[in-house]
Amino acid sequence: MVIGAGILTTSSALAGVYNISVDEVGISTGDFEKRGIGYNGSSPGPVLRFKEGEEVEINVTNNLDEETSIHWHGLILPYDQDGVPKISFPGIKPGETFTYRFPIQQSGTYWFHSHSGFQEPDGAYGAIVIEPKKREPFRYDREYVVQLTDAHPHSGARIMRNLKMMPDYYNRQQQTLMDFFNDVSRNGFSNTVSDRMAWGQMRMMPADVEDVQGFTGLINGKGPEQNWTGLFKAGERIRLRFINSSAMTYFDMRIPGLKMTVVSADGLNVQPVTVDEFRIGVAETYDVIVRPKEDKAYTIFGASMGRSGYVRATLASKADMTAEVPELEKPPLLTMADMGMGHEGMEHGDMSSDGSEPAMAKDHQMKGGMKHGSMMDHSQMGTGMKHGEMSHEAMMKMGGAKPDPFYANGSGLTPVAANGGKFLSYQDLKAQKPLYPHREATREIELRLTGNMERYIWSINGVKYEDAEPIKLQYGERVRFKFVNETMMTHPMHLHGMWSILDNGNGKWNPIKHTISVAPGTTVYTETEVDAEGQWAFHCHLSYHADSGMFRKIIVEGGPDKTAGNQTEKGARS
Ligand SMILES: [Cu+2]
Repeated sequence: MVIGAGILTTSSALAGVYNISVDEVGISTGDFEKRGIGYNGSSPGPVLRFKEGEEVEINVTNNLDEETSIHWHGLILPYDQDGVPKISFPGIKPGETFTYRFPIQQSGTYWFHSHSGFQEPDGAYGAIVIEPKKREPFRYDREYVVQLTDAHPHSGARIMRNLKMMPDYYNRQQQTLMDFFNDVSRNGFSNTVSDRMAWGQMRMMPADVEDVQGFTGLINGKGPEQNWTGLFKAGERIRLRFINSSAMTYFDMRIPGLKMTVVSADGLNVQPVTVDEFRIGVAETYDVIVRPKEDKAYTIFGASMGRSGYVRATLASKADMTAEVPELEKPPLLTMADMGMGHEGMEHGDMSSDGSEPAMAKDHQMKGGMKHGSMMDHSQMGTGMKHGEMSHEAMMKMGGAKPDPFYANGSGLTPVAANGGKFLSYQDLKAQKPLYPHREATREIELRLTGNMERYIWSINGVKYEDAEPIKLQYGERVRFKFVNETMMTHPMHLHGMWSILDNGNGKWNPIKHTISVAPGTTVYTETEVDAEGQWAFHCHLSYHADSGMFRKIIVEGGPDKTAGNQTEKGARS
């Protein structure tokens, strides 16, 4: 039975009851058809529209023959409503209905998805739009949700089995023997061999930008050929709520012919910044405002970060109008800098002000006769690109931009706008309004993002989830997390239940997010006001990384009702 989501009854003006069924559904991308999992009979599920201040009651009925769950991504709520089996609640058994109840304490763009098995990559996701109590600090005439996904012909479980058997199973961009001979003729035999040996020792390949290729990019459930279209009238301001619900894929989003003004990130308003292109990590959301002045069509285009696929949709003043779809650019190749081998990369990637050397430089153990010194030799750096021919600095000067500290200096992944214009950086994000008083962190917790590509194990501090102790936080403290990415992949780290304040050098205006993307060879700091009691999940949001171990349980000890010490400090409650 399928019941549409919506307010069925209201016990007071501020209580909404919503019904969601979890169903097996058909998914058609234009490239292939498959069975998947959806909500209320479709994937994506409904757009849930809440109001800030509302008390919601959401009845979730499991029509599958396996357990399910819904996690409300980015929502601040009591931990037993967060929807992570074995951490927050027992899960929802087949045939069972579970009722979530929580107050809506925020506004903006969020999403929801299953936290059970591979149901989310199989289609179990939907969007959440929360209307604010007060007026927005920006104006718009019309809005659309733009939900991105990477639909794959294989089921999530099958993809995981294949990756475990052969980690490069879905990597079609691996370098071939022909590339080797091309590199030999360009860079000489010994340089090429030592470069290849370095990559081999690291158990990585220079084209490992994307673990899982061969997907079809969807926007609001429609493939590039199916072309989801949003209509507008010339001169209108359109708010586009971008949500990346992909299992594994980052997208570089642009709308050729239109500037985009970014007004919010991960649901929270930011000081507006106008860009030509932005990268959206897995699980992130960005709201942008565009203002097409002409009656015509514009393509919403997002090339995957590894350029193995794309999403495409259209904004048009009339139905069936289309605009040119850009070609995919050449896939980027990782450089030694993305493995933390470029010394500039280490300095720039480390945002710390204490001048200490980032952990990666200290911890990195070189094996097999590879000397650190030879790895730092620029003549041997890079894959096919000689340092002298086009340095990173020179490229940046050409683009008129400064190096981005959120990428290792010389990184093959540093994004550049297709039209040569402005590409959004994490540095540009400034909170519209600080949520917390700016204060010193009480302590720092180092989290090294680690992995073994050969066995497809992803971990934190070298330990995978099943072998790891939970991270314990104290209610009322402010914790500084230090993420050191020792892998060659970008990891979108997602903390449930509490905000992550990204230290991007903007002090009290540092932006507040729920998902923080950490690029290879970089160190990124976030701070969290520990203001939510209970047990929470903390993990990489790439589905197959989370499942293979890049995941932690966080236990917040104490709380406003429990700890006498906190009560005296924060004022006793009666
Ligand atoms: Cu990851």
